[in-house]
Amino acid sequence: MVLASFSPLSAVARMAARNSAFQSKRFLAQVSATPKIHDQAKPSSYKVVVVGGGSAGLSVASTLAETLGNKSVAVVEPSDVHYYQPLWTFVGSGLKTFDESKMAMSEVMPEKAQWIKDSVASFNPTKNTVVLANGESISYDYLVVAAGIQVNWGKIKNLPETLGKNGVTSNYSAQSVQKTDEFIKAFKGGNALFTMPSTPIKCAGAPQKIMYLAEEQWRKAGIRDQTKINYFTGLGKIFAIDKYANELLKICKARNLNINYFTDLAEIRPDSKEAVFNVLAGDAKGSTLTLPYDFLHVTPPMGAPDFIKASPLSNADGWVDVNKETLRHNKFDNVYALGDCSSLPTSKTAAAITAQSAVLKSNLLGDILGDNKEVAKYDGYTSCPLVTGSDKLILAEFSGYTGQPQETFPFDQSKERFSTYFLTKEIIPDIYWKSMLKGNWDGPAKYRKLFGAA
Ligand code: FAD
Ligand code: UQ1
Repeated sequence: MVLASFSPLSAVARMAARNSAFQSKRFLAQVSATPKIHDQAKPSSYKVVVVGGGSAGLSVASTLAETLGNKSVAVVEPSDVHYYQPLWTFVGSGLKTFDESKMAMSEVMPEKAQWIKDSVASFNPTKNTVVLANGESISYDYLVVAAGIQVNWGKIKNLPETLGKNGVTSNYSAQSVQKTDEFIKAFKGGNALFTMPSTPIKCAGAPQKIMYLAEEQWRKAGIRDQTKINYFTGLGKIFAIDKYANELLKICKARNLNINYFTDLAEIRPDSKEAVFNVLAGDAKGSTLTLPYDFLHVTPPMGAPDFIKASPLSNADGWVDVNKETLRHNKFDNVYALGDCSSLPTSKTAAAITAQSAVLKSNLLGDILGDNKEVAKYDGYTSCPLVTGSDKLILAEFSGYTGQPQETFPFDQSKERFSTYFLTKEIIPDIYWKSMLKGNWDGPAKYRKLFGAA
């Protein structure tokens, strides 16, 4: 009823629902018309091999398998479970259950794709092959790399052994996210610390979203007066885009959340319950800062996956080296990449993948089918729904290439709103499962145009 009173949002909801209903009918028709081939004997050569069955891999593989037909597309993916990680902010604050964030990989794997349940160990792009962890070699005409970002838990001293115990948690793993809400609710006041590393990470807003949600819970529990909240970021800004950073700083001030810049978590001392930070800038640069904690939410450093870093596909920083507009590899013409493992210089989110996947599919299918009228170009679109409470959100949408906002709706999205909170919590997950993973959601660009934005 809230949506009905707000037409731009309800337009998105209605169109997405129609799309989902249409797609699920189409999907059911396909299921009955075509046999499941996931478990059949595997060929060792494919038209397209997709590495990774996460948000990026599946949104591309669905369309490719549908267009190219049975046995043309293989997805190499070791995990039994697919996670909708954007829900983990809500899971960590008790607003959604963990089970709502997961689905069996067999359920989301495209019907006509061959699932190779293993990891890629190495790439041989001059021979058009990938080698699996089991030693098998798979050959391809085209390769799509979508293996995500690597979370480097071990780079924080004592983090692996302290995570999930005594108030130390993180929304960045499937295991520890299930501890966050328990620790928030068990907290009785004292020092609460939230960290953000200086490395690139997935969803750069997530480290602070959980702080807003925890602070709200502690306020409602009547323990806010006995609680000091500190946010430590390895960067020099709270958010990359000023329009949203300015609003976030106002919220932090009003809610007495202390922001500390250029401080990177280096070590946890579980016995004394202390966190040690490296100071990266200013007069104290090179020194360390040690603080006691009663609650500690860690966002660990992240980086390119090691097996990509060690391959001929990587750039100097280890990411798959692709053209930022076409998503085609800069050296190997039959290789593409998208999502968190790619070199695309924008903020790493599932929302960004909605726009990237449309571009990649258009260009790759143009190569394969030879019918490319025009090269599709990615403009750096990304989005970060910055949840600031259990009923409000700032919906940051921008291009990482221009640094300019690219908002979908005809209102100022930098203001906290219930409508965008509802969209993010209740509608976008449905769009993800029912449309994006089936290759049918290219992001909100067309709605942006519909609502009159440039
Ligand atoms: P992933 O979805 O991580 O998938 C990578 C896949 O590759 C995995 O299935 C993995 O098993 C597989 N893989 C890894 N290594 C290999 C290998 N060697 N061989 C084969 N397969 C391999 N995004 C948003 O848009 N909005 C949000 O609000 C948001 N909030 C977030 C909050 C949190 C707490 C987290 C953790 C993430 C959030 N994100 C959000 C980010 C979003 O989840 C990621 O950007 C997105 O999932 C990236 O998709 P991907 O396919 O590149 O990587
Ligand atoms: C989006 O399309 C998307 O992918 C399904 C997300 O991933 C979780 C998002 O967070 C956002 C914000 C979008 C953008 C969608 C709209 C309707 C603005």
